[in-house]
Amino acid sequence: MKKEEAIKQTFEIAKEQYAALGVDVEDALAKLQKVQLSLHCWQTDDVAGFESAGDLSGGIQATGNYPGKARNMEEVRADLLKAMSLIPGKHRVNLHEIYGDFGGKFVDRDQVEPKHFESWMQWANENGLKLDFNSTSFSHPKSGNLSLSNPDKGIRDFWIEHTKRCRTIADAMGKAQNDPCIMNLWVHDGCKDLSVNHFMYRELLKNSLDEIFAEKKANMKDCIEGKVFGIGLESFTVGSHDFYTAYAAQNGKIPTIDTGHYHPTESPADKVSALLNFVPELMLHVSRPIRWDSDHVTIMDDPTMELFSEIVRAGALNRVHYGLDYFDGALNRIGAYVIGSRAALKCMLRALLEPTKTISQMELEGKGFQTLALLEECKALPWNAVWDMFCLKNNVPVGIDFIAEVEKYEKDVTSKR
Ligand code: RNT
Ligand code: ZN
Repeated sequence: MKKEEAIKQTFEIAKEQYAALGVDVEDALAKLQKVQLSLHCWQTDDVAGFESAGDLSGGIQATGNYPGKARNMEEVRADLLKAMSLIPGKHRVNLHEIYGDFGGKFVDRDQVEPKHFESWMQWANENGLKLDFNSTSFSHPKSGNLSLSNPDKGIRDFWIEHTKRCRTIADAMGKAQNDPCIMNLWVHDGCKDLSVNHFMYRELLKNSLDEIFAEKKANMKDCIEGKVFGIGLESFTVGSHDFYTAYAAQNGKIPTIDTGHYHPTESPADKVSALLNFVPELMLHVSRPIRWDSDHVTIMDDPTMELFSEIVRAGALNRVHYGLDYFDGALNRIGAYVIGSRAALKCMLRALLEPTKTISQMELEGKGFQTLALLEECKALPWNAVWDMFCLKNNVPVGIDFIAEVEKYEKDVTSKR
């Protein structure tokens, strides 16, 4: 039997099995088709960007030195397109400010303009892609430990200006693509050791945000991302989860849930239904923290499954932006890109294939045993047959076939860098 035939047959059997549980597989596939991941360009080069040869700062770290990372814009774009050719569906590209087209000149962060992203917009348009954006407060001589919350007005104003300009760029992108550009704001601000000025730093950050967001923009949306700590800033983070949650709720902004930004036993998934009662939308940074915010490649693990299940169960598919945020320099970067993206989509598919209505009814009727039993059985339902069909329909490699494709690209392209 031809491989394609086998995939179709297995799919039909799976479809029947799901139908018996009241799950409409075609409906799940149609919903999955609409899910757009926002692919983080920084996976191609370990968050280096095109601005300077300086080290990554701001309490984040990419470890590993696997050969072949993208060294310039052409390579970042080529790698992105290669990765996307192995990921089913139509996805977005998420840029950081340091990936601007600066034409070989140094353009400081408070000087950046939409023109530095013209070629990206053109490239996106040519490839039918939408762009998202991020301000970049790290890896700069003025980054220090404090940016938007720095008591030094000069430094604070520099970063306020940078972030305002980034909103202008995001707005230009949104306008050009006729679809809002989702702009994330994360600053590393914090203290390495004991500090008695917590309130002051947070007040400064709040005031900086108020200034940054003062101007309404029609073609972009603002997201704000908190975290627990960064390397070298272990004692205190100005932009904590509570800080941004309160700010987002009060100002109608979008909190970003980075799955690596919570205490190890805290559940990022549990934030979905809590936050969505108070904020309009959510942004995700799907990652995989190992003992800390290590940004390992996303896989189909329990926390990621729970996150996507919570979104589907809350009926919030259209209220979430699906960003990824991991960067592992220890293995083939295109391969890592594809593994993580496919894993996120697989989690989404499994969540969409859950017989939620049936289980919900059981739960409401107090049938504890039945609820647990069905949830447990769901894990082994033939979702992979549906996944294979999704890949087939989207003309991307099915199952393990993408491994050979990544190997070929490595042999022909990245190993020669
Ligand atoms: C850092 C944040 C932030 C960055 C990217 C590069 O802890 O997660 O989102 O990873 O902006
Ligand atoms: Zn993040």
